[in-house]
Amino acid sequence: MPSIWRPDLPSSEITPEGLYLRRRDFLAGGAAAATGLTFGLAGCKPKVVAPPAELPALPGATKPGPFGTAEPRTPYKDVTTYNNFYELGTDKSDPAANADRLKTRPWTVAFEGEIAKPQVIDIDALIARFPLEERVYRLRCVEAWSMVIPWVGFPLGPLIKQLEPTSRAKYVAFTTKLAPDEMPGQKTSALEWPYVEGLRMDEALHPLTILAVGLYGRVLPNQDGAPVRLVVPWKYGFKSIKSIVRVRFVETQPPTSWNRQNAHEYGFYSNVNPEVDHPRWSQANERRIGELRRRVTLAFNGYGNEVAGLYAGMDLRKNF
Ligand SMILES: Nc1nc2c(c(=O)[nH]1)N[C@H]1C(S)=C(S)[C@@H](COP(=O)(O)O)O[C@H]1N2
Ligand SMILES: [Mo]
Repeated sequence: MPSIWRPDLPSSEITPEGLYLRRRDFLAGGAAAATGLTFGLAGCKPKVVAPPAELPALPGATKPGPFGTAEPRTPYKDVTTYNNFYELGTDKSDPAANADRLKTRPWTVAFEGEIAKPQVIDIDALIARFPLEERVYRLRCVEAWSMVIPWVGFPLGPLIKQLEPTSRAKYVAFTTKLAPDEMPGQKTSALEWPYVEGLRMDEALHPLTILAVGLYGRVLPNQDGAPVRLVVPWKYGFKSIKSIVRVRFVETQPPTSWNRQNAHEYGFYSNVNPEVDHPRWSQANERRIGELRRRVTLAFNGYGNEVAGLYAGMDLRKNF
């Protein structure tokens, strides 16, 4: 993404990162683990970041959903302390440190644009509207690290159908909350605010695409995009926009934050593609957080059987 960060290179090439991992593993067994003490890469300055205190359970039962991977789940501590959420800071540990400042109630999501039934839905009504499912998905960041996260949420498709899109609804545009007093990153120019993302209509309707409202069986921590975030597992992580307040159905391809920031490096589609390197680093492999040996990156993040058909006939080198 921007010059602020760099990809996860093999640990043999970056001593601090190898050190970071070993030290973290060591600490996991010691008293320091209780405070979630970790060492950021920048200058190896120690940073204290605690995983969130146990969050409330979600209302109602959660059934296992489809498409789950049997790969080991990334520990809750990592899922909640190693984040990208630029509104809450650009270091991986910043979102956890600043999470409490984001207010997630009251919260509404506005559905508007090319739909017969525009409406503003209160977040708790939205959470109660569909049966909640657990979806254990890989999330692969464009920075070449990945996690396996047991999301709790519901597919976006059935919600879109209730809104009755018109024939002009070709894309879906998502917007994150704008509240600089709650999110210090929005007082900086790290990105243009609010954060925006978009999907083509068939991508939004795909059964893999979910709105997540929790993880590990509990309410979504703020740093992971509470109270509701998108999860599109075959695309680079930045497409999975957090803390959504507006979903607009539109006729033309909407702007997206990272493409705006650097169109040369981040396209609209951003499907995980090991064959198309980022201009500044390879996308052929990745570091699974918590593991030392790098993994080979799979086309469409391993969801090719499900989604490759959406792009039949498209040149995915051009449409990256
Ligand atoms: N609003 C918003 N959404 C965002 C981001 C962000 O900075 N702001 N970062 C994206 C990126 S780059 C990634 S990799 C994922 C990370 O999700 P996680 O922190 O829950 O693992 O969130 C995505 N959604
Ligand atoms: Mo990312």
